[in-house]
Amino acid sequence: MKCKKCKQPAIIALRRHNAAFCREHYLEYFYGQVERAVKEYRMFARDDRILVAVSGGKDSLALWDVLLTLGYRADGLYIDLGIDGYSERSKEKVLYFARERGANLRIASIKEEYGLGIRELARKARRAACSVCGLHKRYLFNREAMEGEYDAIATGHNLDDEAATLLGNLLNWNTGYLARQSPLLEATAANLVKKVKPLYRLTEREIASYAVLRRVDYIVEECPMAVGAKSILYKNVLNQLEEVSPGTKARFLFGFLEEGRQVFAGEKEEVALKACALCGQPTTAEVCSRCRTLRRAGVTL
Ligand code: Q46
Ligand code: ZN
Ligand code: ZN
Repeated sequence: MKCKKCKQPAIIALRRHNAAFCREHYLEYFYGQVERAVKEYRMFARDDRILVAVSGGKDSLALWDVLLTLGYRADGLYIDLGIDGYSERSKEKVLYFARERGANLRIASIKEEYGLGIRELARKARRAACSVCGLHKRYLFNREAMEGEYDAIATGHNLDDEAATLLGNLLNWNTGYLARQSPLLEATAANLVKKVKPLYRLTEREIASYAVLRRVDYIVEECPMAVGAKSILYKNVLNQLEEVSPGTKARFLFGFLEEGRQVFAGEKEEVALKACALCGQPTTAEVCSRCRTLRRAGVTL
């Protein structure tokens, strides 16, 4: 197996591109895909300040590493969910990365803010842990980005994540979500910061290879709450298709973004956003769903 670019021995084969690369040219390919994503969607400009949401996993730490390597002004944001054991171990990886690269890290802690970890909060509010977690992460990403005056929040969503979300949205005909699914979510209110996904063109396997090549030390275990998530099933199904027909995932997602998405454009509801009466963040209701869940859990706001 030889590198497509320089004909030296290759270290990785990318069947979906019918190509193999040596270390140097693999990294070049990887950076090229990120730059292409950033440019195509005008995610951010050279001197914008970016807040990278880091969980300690491979995708988010690889994203932070790429952005720093490419010379972007990228700080990290770690949200401590207060999940026994897992949170401590993932935080350690993030702290190590920030220390080693001399990068700025912000930390927000669910337990410190509300006196309860995400698991307990969800139990008390009688809601699924992941939906409560999603609400709080969204709230904290935005609050921290506003406070720190960042231009964009970047998350480590990759091609596999986005393709799985797309499959789920199609299977359930979530037309409103289909209209909105994009690597760029513009800020639709003055106190919202736009969200971007610069890794959406790269697969999980490609990102794992990048992390190994760049010696990014990440947490391998998944969040214990992820067990049984539908997204895992969707990813497995898509991987089976990919195995038989390399490039399926990319064709599915990129085809949707280029052609399919516009079909659902009419489903995009133009909702009037107002400030939540309790926390001030944009919402369609009087009180936002994050604050309502907190109230249900008995947390005084
Ligand atoms: S962190 Fe949170 Fe995920 Fe853990 S509790 Fe669920 S949503 S699985 S990305
Ligand atoms: Zn090469
Ligand atoms: Zn609120």
